[in-house]
Amino acid sequence: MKSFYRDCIWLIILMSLFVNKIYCNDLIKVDKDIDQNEICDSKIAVVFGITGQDGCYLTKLLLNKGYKIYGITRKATASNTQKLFEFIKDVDIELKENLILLNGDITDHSFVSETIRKYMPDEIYNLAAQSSVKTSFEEPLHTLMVDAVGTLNILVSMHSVDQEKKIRFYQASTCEVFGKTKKFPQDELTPFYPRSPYGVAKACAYWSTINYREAYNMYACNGILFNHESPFRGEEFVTRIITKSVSKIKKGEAKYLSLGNLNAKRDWGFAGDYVEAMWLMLQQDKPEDYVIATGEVHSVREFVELAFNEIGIDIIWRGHGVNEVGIDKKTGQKLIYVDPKYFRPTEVDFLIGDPSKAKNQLKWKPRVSFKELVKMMIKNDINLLK
Ligand code: NAP
Ligand code: F7E
Repeated sequence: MKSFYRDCIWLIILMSLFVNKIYCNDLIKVDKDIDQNEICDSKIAVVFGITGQDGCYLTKLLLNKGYKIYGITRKATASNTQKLFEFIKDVDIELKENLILLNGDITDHSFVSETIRKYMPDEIYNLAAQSSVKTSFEEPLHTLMVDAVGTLNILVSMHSVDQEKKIRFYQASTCEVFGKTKKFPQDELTPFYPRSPYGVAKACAYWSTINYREAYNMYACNGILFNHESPFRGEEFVTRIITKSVSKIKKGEAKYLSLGNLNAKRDWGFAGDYVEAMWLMLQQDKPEDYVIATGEVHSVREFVELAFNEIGIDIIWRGHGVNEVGIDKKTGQKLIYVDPKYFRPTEVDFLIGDPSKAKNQLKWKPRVSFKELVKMMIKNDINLLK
């Protein structure tokens, strides 16, 4: 009887050792996988605003560099993420597995700090924003909450979670902070004169980023980006409004296009070029702020003319102010009207950037010309109508 009990005890010990071995092996395997993937092979990035235009281009760039990405969107639904997944479809399947989407809002402090604490990224890119200047006049409080307080949420969280100050932070600042400045072209030292709730909120986020860098020695940078466009540009912005409408006119699905201020001038570049500058800013020895621009300026009117040229139409202009119309030189058909409902309470008339610092220090330069950009956007919008 005694030996029976002894055998049972031995059996239990052996069984528990066996189970423990399997369990431990599993754990070791998982741990090892995590080590290999996350620590040895790749850097980790958290990208707020991953479903937007810049989010798409930055995601592709980082995946191809082997990053593991935690991308934040308020709505990880098929309709909202379709653009992103379509864009990265040619990325190597193994690299694509490094993309994980999380549902969250940048104004939710506990979500932001928990995300940073949990994933401890090497880099954070804050692209999330209510980014329409026009909408910011209609929703100033919401714009301030998302664009300014949202940014502060990240900075406060980084400060409390990352004691060793390892995380590098990119803030999507904008030329809209220059607004009505009298200095041309604008560089990193140009004083701010924002002209919209959007510009004011982004100026707050810009200074918060610098304040946290100086107060707590954090690696935090502002990219002061001038307008950049692409086939993924939101449909509320003037370039996309033009390329979509011109494509519809070409296909016989629209007869004319209505716009606001035709004389506004912008320094328009290509989004694919600009996300490279974002990444470069976080690879430097020390954190600094950079203007990213082409150094070339064009009016809304010129954009319209080039877009119509792409479908073989020459535009001539007749009349003034709200009565001005754009006419097909050959047929006399009226194709462009001015509608004052698109005017802004305070307008930014002219912006042109000086990207010398980025060229010298980051060795960055824009590759796509204005003409190529218009062509690329028209081609895409025509294809979407097929
Ligand atoms: P975008 O297409 O409007 O994308 C911004 C993204 O932010 C949206 O897709 C949205 O994604 C997300 N977002 C909005 N509210 C949010 C919230 N409360 N919490 C979390 N996410 C939120 O903008 P973009 O053109 O890619 O520009 C990227 C950034 O650069 C923005 O901060 C913009 O202000 C700035 N910027 C843009 C330009 C330009 O010319 N494009 C120039 C200078 C600076 P979900 O709907 O999926 O949440
Ligand atoms: O306007 C004029 C309008 O809305 C450009 C955002 O990405 O870039 C963007 O802001 C200009 C303005 O861009 C229409 O009055 C004429 O002068 O395309 P937009 P934006 O306001 O420059 C900056 C850098 C950002 O940071 C912003 O996030 O075009 N314009 N007619 C029109 N604009 C619109 N939207 N619609 C029109 O019908």
